[in-house]
Amino acid sequence: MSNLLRAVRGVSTGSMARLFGSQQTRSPLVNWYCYEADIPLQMRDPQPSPHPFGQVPHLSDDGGVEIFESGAILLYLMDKYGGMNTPEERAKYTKWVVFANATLEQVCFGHKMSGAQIASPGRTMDKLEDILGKSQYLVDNTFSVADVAVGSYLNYVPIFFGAQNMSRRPNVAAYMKRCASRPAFAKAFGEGHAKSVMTKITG
Ligand SMILES: N[C@@H](CCC(=O)N[C@@H](CS)C(=O)NCC(=O)O)C(=O)O
Repeated sequence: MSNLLRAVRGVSTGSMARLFGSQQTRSPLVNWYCYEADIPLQMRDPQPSPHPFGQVPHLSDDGGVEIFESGAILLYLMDKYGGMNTPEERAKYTKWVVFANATLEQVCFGHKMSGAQIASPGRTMDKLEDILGKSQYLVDNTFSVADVAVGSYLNYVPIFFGAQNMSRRPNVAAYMKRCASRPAFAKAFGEGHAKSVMTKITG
């Protein structure tokens, strides 16, 4: 589905999502997807927020939808605006969003933010390196919500843990920079965040 058609769907349903969050948190990954897919979104301060556990991000949508967990928000927006018709089609993307939240998060942040392992030897990153050696983006070689989820987590690493020598993972390094060079990424996360990926990821 074209970005234009996505925008038309958003407007024609008259729906407007409200995102509770701020730039220093996980919420910009939702903004990134919305900018890429022309999904209409209004920002709200992080607090007070309807999030049941008092965190961000949280999304409230017309029609009474209240949704928390960044991955769940991405999948909701994909369902609403992404033009997917079948479970088989959705599965190509949902697996990557869940992977980012359930598996990659640990590799990027470690136990209790103890440190990133994206440059260290390890099965998950070795496989990602392999996959990204064959394809510029994760699904059908086309930028999608899968890259928003995976690229966001990877690109938090230089912000939280500083420079990373990715010489054993050149394909992942190139992917991180490819994601950070998208105008919608810098718009969502900030120019400084995008620049950090460009300068602190080497190899
Ligand atoms: N798994 C959750 C994590 C949410 C989370 O940890 N949010 C942080 C900001 S990135 C937060 O709200 N921290 C403040 C707090 O826990 O009170 C998600 O992906 O949405």
